[in-house]
Amino acid sequence: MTVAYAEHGSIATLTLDNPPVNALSVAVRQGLRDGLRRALAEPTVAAIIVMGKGRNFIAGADIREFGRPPQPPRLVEVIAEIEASAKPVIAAIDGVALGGGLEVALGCHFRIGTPRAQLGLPEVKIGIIPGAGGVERLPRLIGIEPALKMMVSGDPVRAAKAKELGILDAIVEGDLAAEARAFAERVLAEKRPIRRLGQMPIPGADGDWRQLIEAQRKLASKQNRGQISPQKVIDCVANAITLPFDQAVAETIRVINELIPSEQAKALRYAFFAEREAGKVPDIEAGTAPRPLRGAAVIGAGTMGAGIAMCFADAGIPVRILESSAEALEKGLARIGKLYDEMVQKGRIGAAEREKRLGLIAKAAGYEALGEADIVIEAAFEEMAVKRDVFAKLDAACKRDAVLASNTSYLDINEIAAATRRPESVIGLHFFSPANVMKLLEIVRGKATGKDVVATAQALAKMLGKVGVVCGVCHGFVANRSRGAMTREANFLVDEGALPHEVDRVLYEFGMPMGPFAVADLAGIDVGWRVRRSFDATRRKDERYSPTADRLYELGRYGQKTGKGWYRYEPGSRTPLPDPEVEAVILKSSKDQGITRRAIGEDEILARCLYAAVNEGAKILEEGVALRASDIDVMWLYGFGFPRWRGGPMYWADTVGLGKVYDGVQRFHREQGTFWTPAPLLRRLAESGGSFTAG
Ligand code: 3H9
Repeated sequence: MTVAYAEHGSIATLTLDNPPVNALSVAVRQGLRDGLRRALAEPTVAAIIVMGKGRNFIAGADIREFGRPPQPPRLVEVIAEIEASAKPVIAAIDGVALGGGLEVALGCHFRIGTPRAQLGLPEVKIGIIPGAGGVERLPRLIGIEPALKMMVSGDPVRAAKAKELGILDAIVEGDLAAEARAFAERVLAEKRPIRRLGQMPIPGADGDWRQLIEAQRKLASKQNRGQISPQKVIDCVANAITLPFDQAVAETIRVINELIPSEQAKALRYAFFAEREAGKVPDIEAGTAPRPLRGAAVIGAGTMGAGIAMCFADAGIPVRILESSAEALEKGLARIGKLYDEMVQKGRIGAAEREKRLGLIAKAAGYEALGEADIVIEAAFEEMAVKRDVFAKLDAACKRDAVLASNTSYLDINEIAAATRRPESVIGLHFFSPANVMKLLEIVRGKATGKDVVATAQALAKMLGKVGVVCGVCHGFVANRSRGAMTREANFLVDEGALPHEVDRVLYEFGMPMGPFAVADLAGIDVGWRVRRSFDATRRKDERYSPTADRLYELGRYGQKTGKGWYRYEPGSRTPLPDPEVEAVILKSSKDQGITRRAIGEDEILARCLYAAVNEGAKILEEGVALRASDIDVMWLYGFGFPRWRGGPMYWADTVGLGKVYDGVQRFHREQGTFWTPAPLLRRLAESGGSFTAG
């Protein structure tokens, strides 16, 4: 029974029961309609409550049904029947009412929610638009501007905000079913008029709403560059304002039917499920108990250490920072203070919240002060000897069940773990810069890492609001190793004839937030230089190496922080400007390498950069370092801002066609040599007509 029917006196309650999140599958739609009809036909029933079993009202349409032929009854029709009901219908919301879930609630005549209710129309995030009357009803209920904002951003609002906006009529505490019945009794006793949103005018429809529409269009084209659905929802809101309700709904349905099978919506649905899949590690059972996470410590107060400490403070977890010198520690704390000040200035947090968060960050006087930490994250200098020294000290100082983590971006976790007598407690937790902003947490599992420690890392990711993806050990792990292939090619392209801004533009237009050279300037050319030096001893003598970035380093061009890197920057500006000085360095470098520069087309730039990442991704996959191709994609989405509407590099390669990608890789292999050795997995899939991500 997906929708249970019960009567208490004159009140019927329809309880949706479709675990895990009460998605509106065909059976639920049928059950809802049947329950409604039964309640309407029952003479003793005077009011009807719709609610969800478990911790959620309804998470929306069943996304898994989108690829299949639609089955009746359509949601829009069920909602029309609810709205038309002569008996008052009350939505009683706990947990989420998202997408079709909120649309059901908007079809009801009254809405109440618990304090933990969250309401939203997130359809744009999966490449579609609300298709069951939400586009038309929400502006009628709360006005054009807030409705537009909710639909264009797709972000849900919490109960208090929903009440303030007028989406919820009341917030109730205690037993929701009982509260809903009491609310229904009041509606009946007070003979409150039934409010059918579909029949109401839109407030402000005769005003100057076109400006609002244009402002949202601009914002969406900036925030979701290249993505179609936010623009489509804006079109449909404009229709909702100018057309009669039924006509506007029909037009919205036409648009959603076009969007559902679109490439972007497919990629966004893929990304949604890929993210959920990433949380599952085959040999770690769902019930594996994580270790406690009440207090943390961070070693190192540099950019990463400070950012990681902020992650804990932001999540309400007390954290201590240990640095080798008092000066470095003060510098780190000053950086944190400045970042919180900026957040206050931008209105992201209030002054009291800043104080609270700063209050959670404390100095640690020495390793002895870390004895009580449940988790320690080392973000010290990227050198094995330094790491091993830190871990040996942590081993001596920390309590027995503490998790000892390293934020290393490429060093061997097994070797680090071997510096302790408890390798089972050691794990890699690789944050991405800026650590308090980027959502990826690459969880690197060493060969001895305990299952409970992996589970703890996954729990930590959730607590910090990050997306945790588990992988194995290899140089650079999954994210940086696959991205490293892209930056390698970007550098070679510049040596061969392209200019940094040309390469960056191609990747920016593809949808990346920044090209690799702008990123290098942000991260610091000196940082890249140090990483390259760490490879010097192991780099093969016959391996092609681009020395151009080293030349910039020698000139003191460290990137944004010195106002000069691959680009130049006006004082106080972060806008990269092409610099003739850099061009001269590049031309000389090409000459010194004996390369005759040539014109390089956009197609080659894109293929060289992305096929390189895909080929490396295939190798990583085959080595078992990544569990699945979709994990690599999730890492690129959350670590590097790969355009979500393209799914991720591995999914994107599937859409290009692996035959074509493999041909390209073979061609580059012939032209460029060993770096392009085709991944055997790529070859096999290309030859068998397979794909990385299907199935
Ligand atoms: C829509 O409504 C269109 C309408 O306008 C009507 C058009 C006609 N469908 O995220 P979790 C699964 S579009 C199918 O891990 P959480 C999910 O895959 C829809 N499955 O839990 C996972 O499965 P598994 C608009 C869904 O507590 C499990 O539920 N709505 C759906 O962290 C648990 O999910 C949305 O876009 C679904 N709609 O977060 C909401 N939702 O265990 C999408 C979840 O096998 N959903 N599943 O891996 C969410 O945002 C989050 O899942 C939610 C729960 C906040 C609900």
